[in-house]
Amino acid sequence: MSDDVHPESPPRSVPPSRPMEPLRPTPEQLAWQREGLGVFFHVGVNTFAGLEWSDGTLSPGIFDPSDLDADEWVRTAHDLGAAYVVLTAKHHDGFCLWPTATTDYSVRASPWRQGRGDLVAEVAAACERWGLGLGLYLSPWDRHAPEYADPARYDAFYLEQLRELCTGYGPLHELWFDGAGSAGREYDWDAIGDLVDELQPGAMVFNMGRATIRWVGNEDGLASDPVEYVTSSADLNNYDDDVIETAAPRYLPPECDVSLRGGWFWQEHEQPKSLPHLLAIHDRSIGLGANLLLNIPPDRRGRIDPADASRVSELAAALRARFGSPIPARRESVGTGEAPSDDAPDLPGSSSSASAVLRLPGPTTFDHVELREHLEDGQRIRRHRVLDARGRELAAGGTVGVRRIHRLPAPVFADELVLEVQGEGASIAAACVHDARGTVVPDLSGARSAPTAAPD
Ligand code: FUL
Repeated sequence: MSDDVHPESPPRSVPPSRPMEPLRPTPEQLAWQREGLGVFFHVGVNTFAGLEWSDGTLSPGIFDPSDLDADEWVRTAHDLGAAYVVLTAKHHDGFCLWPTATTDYSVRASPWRQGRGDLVAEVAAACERWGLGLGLYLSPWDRHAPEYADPARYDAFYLEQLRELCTGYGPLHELWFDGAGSAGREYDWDAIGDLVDELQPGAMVFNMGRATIRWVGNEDGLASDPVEYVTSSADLNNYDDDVIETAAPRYLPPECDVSLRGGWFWQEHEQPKSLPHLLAIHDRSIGLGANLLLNIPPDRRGRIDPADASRVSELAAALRARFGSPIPARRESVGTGEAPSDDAPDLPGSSSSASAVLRLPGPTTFDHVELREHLEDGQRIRRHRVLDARGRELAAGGTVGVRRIHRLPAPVFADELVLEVQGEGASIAAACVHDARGTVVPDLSGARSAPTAAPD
């Protein structure tokens, strides 16, 4: 779709998908990657109609949460360990959760708080109280606005909505530009990018336009090794095959979005995913160096469904039990040399490998190894292995990135590890081990994938 130019273009002779000199993250990108976890809140007229998508004709009168408590939502995210939230300020139906001047189709026309409510403001205030970043989803596809039929008018309308969101609610952490319904449609991404650069330069921009982060390509919350931070393409949405191509490779780390439940909006008949499923999602997203954006949809009261609240507490407890007491593994010695020819990394222009002995504080039993790559100079590790002192392989994989977690097949008792990394300039910033014995085992078997057919 869009063909945006990124300021950090590599030299022309470099093949697009594998620049020899890796692109570097901005400090904001790296900080966002280190945060790892965000929580999504899908709420709007759909919540009250039992729908995933609506066509812009639902009455704003149905938006009437009886007991809305944004503080509870954000506290739930905080207690799970999230660093930011993303709220659907406007979903595809066009209904706005803030009292915008751009359309009557908003909370102002609803009975909620006698039409004087501003849900974006309430979530923003809760984020400030809990110290979380505020992200906002502003669907480019708008099924209500009459302006949508006229691209130039709609671009102006959309920019005005974005300006309201960028000026009314303090610093934004992330702007979510969802691609559903937008296959084949061009928006004024230059103007949108300029506006974000001017008003919210620190915000991460999701997937479209002058993006700084990208969609992982499915709604199951799952990344796969290798997790590439430098790419020139990203999938547009879950329902079309369209791909967003960039003119040059860009540093675009992925975000894995997934709902705690079957759908994105709260539906009476749905239940939260099982704890083993959620732990497997954690390991396949955060554990592979991607971010995870977990949707916890508020119900018709405007509260977190009790079943969801207790599953999220179980998840928080299980993550604490697995990863809450890391044991540092400190580097003892490093050797750098040419990779053996039969084991050469699959990297044009790179022939280097490095190994290090990682010393534990003493003889330790552990069943997880966690690695962090030095990313300030770009993503460089292409392959890695973790060995015991006798050279037995404990874990192996491709990329490491901001965080790579290996769950070992069996507990290991040792006081040192050997780490091998391959990739030009590859280097590990930190490592630790965890003893998660006795905790719930992640399990994806039987997990159903998110639908790829557009909702009715
Ligand atoms: C999709 C949308 O169509 C869904 O309703 C949801 O908002 C999801 C996060 O993105 O593209």
